Amino acid sequence: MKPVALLIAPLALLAACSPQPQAEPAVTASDAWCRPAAAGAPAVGCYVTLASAADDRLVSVESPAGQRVEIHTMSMDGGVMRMRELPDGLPLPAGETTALKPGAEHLMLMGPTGALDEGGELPLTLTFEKAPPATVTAQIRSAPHGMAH
Ligand SMILES: [Cu+2]
Repeated sequence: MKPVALLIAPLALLAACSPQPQAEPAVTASDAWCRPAAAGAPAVGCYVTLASAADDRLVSVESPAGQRVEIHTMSMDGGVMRMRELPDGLPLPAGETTALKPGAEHLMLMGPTGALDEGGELPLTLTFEKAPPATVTAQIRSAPHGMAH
């Protein structure tokens, strides 16, 4: 038995030292919702929770319910909350959950094609740098109490 044990020990050591395999790129999108809007509204905020297995990035979003969808962030600028587009998209760190929500990162559905009535829904197709694209159904509902855009 001695020669076998000698053979196994170095192999076990090798396995312990090799780096962890990279997680497969995969993003889970959940709890998507958009604010209601009257017909002719210029833009409306949409939100979604993203959980990524590997380091990834939300690079673009599309929806047939609007002319285009922008990825926005909000920051304080001279005491005023302002939003701006993230031209490189939104980073999604491995193993973390990123919640797009009112007052923080959000999606902006530009030029909705019609009224967005509370209780309705619309599709959002999310494109990632590595993970396959995902289409989610966003519920149209009002923001929870006390939450600003
Ligand atoms: Cu915005």
